[in-house]
Amino acid sequence: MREHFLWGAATAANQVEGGFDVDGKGLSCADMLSNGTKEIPRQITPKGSEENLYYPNRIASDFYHHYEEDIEWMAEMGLKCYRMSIAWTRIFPTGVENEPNEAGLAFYDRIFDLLKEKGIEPIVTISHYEMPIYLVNHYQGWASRDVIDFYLNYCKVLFERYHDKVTYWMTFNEINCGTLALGNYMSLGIVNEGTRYFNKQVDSLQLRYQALHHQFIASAKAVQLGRKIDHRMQIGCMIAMMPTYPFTCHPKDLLKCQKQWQEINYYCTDVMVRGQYGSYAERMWKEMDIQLTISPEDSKDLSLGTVDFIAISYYQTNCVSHEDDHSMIGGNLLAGVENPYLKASDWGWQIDPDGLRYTLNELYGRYRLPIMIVENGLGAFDQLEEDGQVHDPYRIEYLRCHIRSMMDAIEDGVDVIGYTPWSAIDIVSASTGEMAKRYGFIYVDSDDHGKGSFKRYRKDSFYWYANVIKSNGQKL
Ligand code: BGP
Repeated sequence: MREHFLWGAATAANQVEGGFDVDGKGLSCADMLSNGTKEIPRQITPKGSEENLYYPNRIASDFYHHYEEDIEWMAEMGLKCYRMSIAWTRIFPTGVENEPNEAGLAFYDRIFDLLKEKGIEPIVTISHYEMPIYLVNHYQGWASRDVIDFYLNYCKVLFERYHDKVTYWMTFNEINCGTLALGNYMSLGIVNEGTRYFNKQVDSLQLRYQALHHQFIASAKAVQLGRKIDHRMQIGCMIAMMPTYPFTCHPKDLLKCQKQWQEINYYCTDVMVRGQYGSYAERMWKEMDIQLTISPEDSKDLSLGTVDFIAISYYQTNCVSHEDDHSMIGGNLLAGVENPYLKASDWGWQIDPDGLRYTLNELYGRYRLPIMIVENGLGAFDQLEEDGQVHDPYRIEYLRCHIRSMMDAIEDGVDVIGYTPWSAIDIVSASTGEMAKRYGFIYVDSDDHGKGSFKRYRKDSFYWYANVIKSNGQKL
């Protein structure tokens, strides 16, 4: 392992901060999502709150009021870096203001300064599954080209203010979520007619892929802008790696599998790393019967705004088959054919440490850019014991196997520069809105309805991970 390997942990503003209406913050699309469960999907009420619904992201883990203590504990764990995101609505409450909200900027100054004091490098996602709800309601989110300029204005403010404090940036979280119907609201800010359940929206491929194109332009322009403001900044893309295996060695399974890699895993990275759409994109658009508006200016921007590194989330793998009669299993974004060789989490995510080594080799072989694993972890039910302990051997086992696999990939020659497991502390689940689906090293005493003391407790995994970092991965 390299000496300065970035061992860390991750969160996202909308899932951890709470404080949804303080210091001038505006409402974001995440603030308008009700809670749910694995079985009952979250509801979207973009036009306003409803009394009978609970909106968990508004309170989340109340990091907004606990950040000093939380960062203190992160330092105690020995984190070298902390992957976090900035809430767009703290800086631009509706997204269309000309001037930023100073109180929001000051909050992140306090965070960055404290991190620096503790020797923790911030790694910042500019937009992590949230945007001002105003832009959703008045512009159809990223479906509108106008949103590119609003986003760039936001980026400009961030880069100018924090370029001395933040080196690593990511333009969008899991941008390839936009290649899936689920991405409509969460990732692209599009609300279509249909049910109000966020995973059952009527899907317009035309709108969705055009919106994703707008995000590519926004990201490419942000990269160019960032370089102009401070060439030391490293700006990356971030995708949800959803590796797929062919269910059998039937050639048709293999072809289907390759198609899925192209359409879900590589569609975005090809554009953001290579500066142009992949060779298969025209075929995809034809099959979907969509026509994208891509100007010559757009193509130029894409080629000028390629990223410095690739960040991924990695939780699970699935299989594909050309036959339909298989039992399906899935995570928050994508379902696939069940792999008989893998076990799944309580939420049905198939656990596959070897798949990480495979994936890292694939990705690095294709692009030859440094890779950061900015999410990896196990969502599980944890039990807070009466003596304040939380025993989570299942999480330790999950992380241990994945770290081993990452280290094998590094031995294989892959340039992995950082690892920030999901999540530093317990936070609200993105897909279900549950608090009971816990990922953190630090337990937060709050339930699915925001009831609890919000007191923090160190889990067993906290002490274990501290040792991993201290030994630079030697003590697993
Ligand atoms: C990723 C998201 C995160 C996160 C994680 C776990 O897709 O980037 O925001 O929450 O998955 O997913 P969930 O919270 O749905 O269990």
